[in-house]
Amino acid sequence: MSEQKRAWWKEAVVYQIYPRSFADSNGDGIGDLNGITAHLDYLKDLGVDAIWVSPIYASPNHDNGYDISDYRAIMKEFGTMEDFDRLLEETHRRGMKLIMDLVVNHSSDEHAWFVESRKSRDNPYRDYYIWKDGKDDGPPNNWGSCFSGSAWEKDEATGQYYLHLFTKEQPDLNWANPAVRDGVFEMMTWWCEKGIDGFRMDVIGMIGKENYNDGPVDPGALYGSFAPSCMHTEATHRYLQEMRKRVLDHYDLLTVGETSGGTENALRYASEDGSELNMVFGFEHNDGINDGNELGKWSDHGTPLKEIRAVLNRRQMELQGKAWNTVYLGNHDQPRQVSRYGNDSELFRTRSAKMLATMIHTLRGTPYVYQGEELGMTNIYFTRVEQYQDVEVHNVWKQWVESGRVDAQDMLRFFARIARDNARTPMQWNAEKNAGFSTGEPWLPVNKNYLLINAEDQINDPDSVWNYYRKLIALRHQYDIFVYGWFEPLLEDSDQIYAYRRVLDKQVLTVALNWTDRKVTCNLMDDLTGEELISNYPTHQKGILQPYEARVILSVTE
Ligand code: TEU
Ligand code: CA
Repeated sequence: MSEQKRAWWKEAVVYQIYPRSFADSNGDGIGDLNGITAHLDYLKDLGVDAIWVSPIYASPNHDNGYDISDYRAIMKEFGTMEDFDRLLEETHRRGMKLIMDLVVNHSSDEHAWFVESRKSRDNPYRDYYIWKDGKDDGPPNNWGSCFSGSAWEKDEATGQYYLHLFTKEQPDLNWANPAVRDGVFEMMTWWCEKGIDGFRMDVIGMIGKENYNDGPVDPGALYGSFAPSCMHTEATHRYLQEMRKRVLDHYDLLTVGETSGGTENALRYASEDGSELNMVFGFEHNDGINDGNELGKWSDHGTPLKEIRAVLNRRQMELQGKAWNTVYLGNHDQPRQVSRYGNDSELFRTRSAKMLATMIHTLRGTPYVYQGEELGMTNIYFTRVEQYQDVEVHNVWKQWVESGRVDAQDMLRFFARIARDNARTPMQWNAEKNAGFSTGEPWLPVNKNYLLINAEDQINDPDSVWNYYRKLIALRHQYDIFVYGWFEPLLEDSDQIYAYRRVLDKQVLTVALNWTDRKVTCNLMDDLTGEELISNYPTHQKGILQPYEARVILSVTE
């Protein structure tokens, strides 16, 4: 223990709020800041230490706030700056921290910088964005955007193209321009001076563009990849080191980068030497090792435990002692974790949700809980494309289905399994109208299962998923070993069980998780002496793990 540096952001459990879907205080069907403030006691009771709010800045909402038109103003649907100040104050008053989303790879095309930039080639803000001449009557290179189509948009005013790695309403900022860095760093400092406690940095691994060469084209793909030129470049590391010195080092912040990439990238971004960020989110376990097809993530394939575990274990082993880690399964970009990795049938939903929760709180790294996950909320399983609001879905539909390349029913099946709106349906607070989310018409329908799955019932039920999360979070606060224990993999050949050990001084924490809906032979836990800290079954069977059984035993060695 002595050689490990303690930090509040290592010990914290972070709860992610997607404000649009959390709680609506004024009946317009859209969640808002006052809705969050009204539910802070709920979060305090759950025990979380920090709240990360997805973007709440002024935005035309082409990508639900990930397209920001003013970094120092609050989205009008969400409230006012006074509402924000109160949210911050009330969060702090309860001893919790507030983490802001920082979206600075791109802005909205309605941001004042871009409005100026597109006016003329010699506008003082021209170089705030990335403008290039076309090539052979087409875009400057073959890059595709993350949200379908070319990553370049021709702007009639000047005849040049601008780069947008996401939608065309999200032009990429030009970080090579020192004025852009000054502007972003000043804005960050302004929020830090207000007293916020950290930043979750959106696609921060893409800010440094190394060159503008054509990218490799995967078989069947329509566009080339920008990754070799834009992902994890040396320039990005330089910009982050500069950000660290000019802004982050002046405050006691939690900084988490959304970087994707493998362990080699995480080791640099989140190195314990403190030169860049505290920690980063990896994508590999969620991206699905088997999902490699021309449609990217859109497929029928789940990833077998063996492959998810291999990815998670490699990250655990390679990062410990060198870079701090994050642990999560769900967020606003992923489907509901219980539907994806557990089992959302009535028989197994609660057990499997608890099993996954056990994993998230016992691996080494800061756990991130996405709103509703603590209730075992499930996918909504829309059946028609019109039911979706997400720009990603509609762009994919245009590119692959309307063009006749992919069958509509197939794509709808992929959407139901993996689309982002599955996790964006309103929070299920109680059994009243609209699950207590809003008195008006919710912007996205409430999942019909809210009578069965809602916070009010679960708070009152000692066996609920909610109370299980509460207990796990309390255990993390009580025992250092959950935070600082060394990780050792166990049973690495099993197709059904995820097991590992955490070790700290004389303590050993052994964790066994059955990832299947069947009984599985396993004697790992049988002969352990020690205290069972938590399990999702009241009784155990010798030599067996029951369906989705999770067990955590703390032993002391002499
Ligand atoms: O996401 C970045 C990202 O690359 C993915 O999570 C992406 O949304 C997903 O793979 C789509 O299939 C971040 C935000 O979390 C996301 O909500 C935004 O849409 C995106 O950046 C653009 O800001
Ligand atoms: Ca509202």
